[in-house]
Amino acid sequence: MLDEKLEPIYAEVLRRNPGEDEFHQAVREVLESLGAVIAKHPGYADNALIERICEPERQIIFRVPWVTDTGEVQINRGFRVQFNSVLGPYKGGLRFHPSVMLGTVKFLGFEQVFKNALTGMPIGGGKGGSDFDPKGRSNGEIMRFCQSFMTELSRHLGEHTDVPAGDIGVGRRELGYMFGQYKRMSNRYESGVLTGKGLTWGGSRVRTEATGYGAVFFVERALATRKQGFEGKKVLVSGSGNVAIYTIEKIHQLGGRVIACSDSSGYVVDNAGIDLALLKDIKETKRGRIGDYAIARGTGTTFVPGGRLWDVPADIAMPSATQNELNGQDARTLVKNGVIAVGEGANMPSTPEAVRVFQDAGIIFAPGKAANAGGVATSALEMQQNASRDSWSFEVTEQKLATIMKDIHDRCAEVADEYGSPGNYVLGANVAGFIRVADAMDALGVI
Ligand code: NDP
Ligand code: 2IT
Repeated sequence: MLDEKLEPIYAEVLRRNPGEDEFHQAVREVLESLGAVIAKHPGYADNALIERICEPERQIIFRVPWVTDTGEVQINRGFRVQFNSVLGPYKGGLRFHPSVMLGTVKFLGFEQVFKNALTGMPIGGGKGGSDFDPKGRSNGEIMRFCQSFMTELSRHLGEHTDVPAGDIGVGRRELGYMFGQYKRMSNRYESGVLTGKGLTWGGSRVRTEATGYGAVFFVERALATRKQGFEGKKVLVSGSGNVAIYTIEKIHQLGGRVIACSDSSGYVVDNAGIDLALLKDIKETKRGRIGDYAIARGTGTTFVPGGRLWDVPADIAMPSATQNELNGQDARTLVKNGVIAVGEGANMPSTPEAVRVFQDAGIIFAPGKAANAGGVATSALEMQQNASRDSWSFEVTEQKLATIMKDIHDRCAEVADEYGSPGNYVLGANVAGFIRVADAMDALGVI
């Protein structure tokens, strides 16, 4: 429920952003948590502070023309939403997926503001992307698209202004083409303008693994509050991209067993535990489909085309593919099958109804803006290394990530306690993130 002071703010967000359902959903979820804040500290409702937080500082939409291998001219749409820079340069990934529209980028940018605040690092929030579909495109086509995209985007970036990274459909390869084009256009080796870079051209160790590892660290700490751990647990991880793969890797290192993962074509069940070397070969090297995993792995593994992974009985679920991929019905199935914890590697993968089901069942629920913050936090570590022209070892960087995730967990838990809702990480994350942003905005005047 929304506090009556927050109702008109939400109504204005709906009026001003018609048709942007995902953005509405993300705003509503945060506003639902803020009722408790303004009840305790009414000053946060002054000076249109909350209204300003719901309005992006700048929204950029641009044409991206490019040429296919067969000489056809294509047009895509590019976006960058620079949401809030009160804590540092805009920071957040770029998504290339045919479903991307302004409302998608706005929802992701809004989430990013609070997530980045939770890391405690000097980064504001932003997000970008395109409705370009990379599936089935050659390397040459990907390169020409990335170069065209960056030709316009470069005007809006800079290590002190806006620092993108990857997201769905954007990894090392795409960031390489974009960094190359930025370098060519600016005539500057400005390492700090993008994160997620390759190790030989300014990247940080552990950035590839960071989101997945970080999500597992968060859930591990949450499980510890109930004297539990990953050891011996059966886990479902949706997706099979960057976040999913390194979530699986860390769970296996901690003695858990991931028995199912997916992509948009369906899911595989492998009761012996997902063979990660095989999955990486199919997904990272060959850019194949999840059905190829079942064929290569052979007997004992099943591929369910188009099915819902959440039907598979397990102890822990880590949705790591995309928004709203886990609905109320899925949540009820998971709870019925005895799930003890759900940790969001993706951004907003659980629908509001699913979140309610998990909370009502009293299981651990770790929301994306807290649980998946390890990716952007390690991006901030990459920016630190770039600024000092330094490069840290894997062990040192992973230890920093582990400490950051522990601190985010503990801060969310502490704030949830303080606001009378122990164990409610949704409330804890939204309130802790909000307070950091709001206090800084208050200090900087009406901006
Ligand atoms: P990838 O592109 O590497 O992988 C995405 C995975 O999700 C693929 O398996 C893809 O399947 C699946 N997927 C994507 N869209 C859909 C869809 N509409 N329906 C079903 N399946 C889908 O992306 P990432 O792993 O980087 O990102 C996954 C999630 O994690 C996203 O929500 C992203 O915002 C979030 N995230 C990412 C971070 C990062 O550092 N990369 C940091 C924090 C959050 P298919 O290949 O068939 O499309
Ligand atoms: O959603 C996210 O946090 C990301 N895609 C990573 C952002 C970043 O700047 O590293």
